Amino acid sequence: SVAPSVRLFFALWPQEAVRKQLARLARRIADQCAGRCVRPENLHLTLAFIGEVDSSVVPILRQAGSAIHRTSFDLLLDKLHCWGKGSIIAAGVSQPCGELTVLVQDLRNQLSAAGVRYDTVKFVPHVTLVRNAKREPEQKHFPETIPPVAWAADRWSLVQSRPTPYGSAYQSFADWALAS
Ligand code: 2AM
Repeated sequence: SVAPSVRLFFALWPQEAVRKQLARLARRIADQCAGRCVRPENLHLTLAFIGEVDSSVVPILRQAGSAIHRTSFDLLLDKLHCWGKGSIIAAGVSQPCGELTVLVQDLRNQLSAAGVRYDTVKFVPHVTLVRNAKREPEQKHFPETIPPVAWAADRWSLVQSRPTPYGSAYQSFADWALAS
């Protein structure tokens, strides 16, 4: 028999008001760029991508997450990234966020110490909004009619990604609060 494997990542999960703003922006950009919007319930900011692992790794990941103690912080999503010849459009930050960088570094350190592999690509904070865009957005900053998204980040999660006929479905395995 084959050991059950799971596809996992750590992410900041937006609260409802932020999710609504991001969903509205995704819809706007998808219309403008003839792309496919990420479903509102799937909008998130990846902190570390683990990928496919044996389910026996899950407790190790929970432990790594629980060892991190950081406080909440404000994130301002105020720019757009266009990747892959414009086919992926993501919301990003024009100003580096020190607290977010430190959270990601803590997480990477914990994962390394636990012997867990993760994607070591340079961390570029982003929320993917649209895939398969046929053209780039008119502006690289947010459309003037939509204000930057102010996200008071107060929790993060270990998330499982499962393929469905309608695209990926995400389910949280563990959640951690960022202390206020
Ligand atoms: P993306 O939004 O830029 O595609 C689940 O796949 C999440 O993990 C997505 O947010 C995805 O980022 C992110 N991710 C980071 N590195 C990844 C990788 N190497 N392969 C797939 N997803 C990755």
